[in-house]
Amino acid sequence: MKLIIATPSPYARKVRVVLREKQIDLEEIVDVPWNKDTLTKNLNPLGKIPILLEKGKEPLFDSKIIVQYLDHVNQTPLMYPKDPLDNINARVVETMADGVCDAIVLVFLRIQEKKKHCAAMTGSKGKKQRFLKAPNIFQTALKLRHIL
Ligand SMILES: N[C@@H](CCC(=O)N[C@@H](CS)C(=O)NCC(=O)O)C(=O)O
Repeated sequence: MKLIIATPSPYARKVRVVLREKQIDLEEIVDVPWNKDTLTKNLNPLGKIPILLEKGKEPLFDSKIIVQYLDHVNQTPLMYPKDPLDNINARVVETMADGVCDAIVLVFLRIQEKKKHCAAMTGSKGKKQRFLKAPNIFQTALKLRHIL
C-alpha cells in the first residue's frame, strides 16, 4: 500500500494517524499537489492529496473515503463506530474537522501567496471566519450531539 501525501496536509495526516492506529504498513510518497509535475493529476481528477494506491486497484482519494476503506480492511480499532447514532456522530465530527481544515488550508495558501489557487475557492471570507471561530464551532457541534 502507498499513500501520496503532502507533509503539512491535515487530510493526509488524518489518514496517516488512522494507518498507525490500525498498524497498517505502507510507503508514504511526498508530493506537492500545486506543482506542475504533481503525481495527483494522473491519479485524482480533483488534483488533491491524500491518495491511496494499492496494486491492481483504482487509486482511492478523499480522506473520508480512504478512512472508510481502511475500516473495511482492518477493523481494529474501528474509526467509525457500528452503532448508527455513534457512527453518524463520528462522521459529523469528522465533517466539522474537515471544514475547519479547509479554512486553515486556505489561510496557509494565503500566507504562501498562492493567490491563484485561493481565487478558485469560493466563500473565502466565510471560511476565514470559520477558521477564527473553530473552537466555538467544535464545542457547539459536540454539545448538539451530546458528545460533550
Ligand atoms: N476533501 C479532501 C480535501 C483534500 C485537499 O484539499 N488536499 C489539499 C492539500 S491539504 C490539496 O491536495 N489541494 C490541492 C488543490 O486544491 O489543488 C480530502 O479530505 O481528502
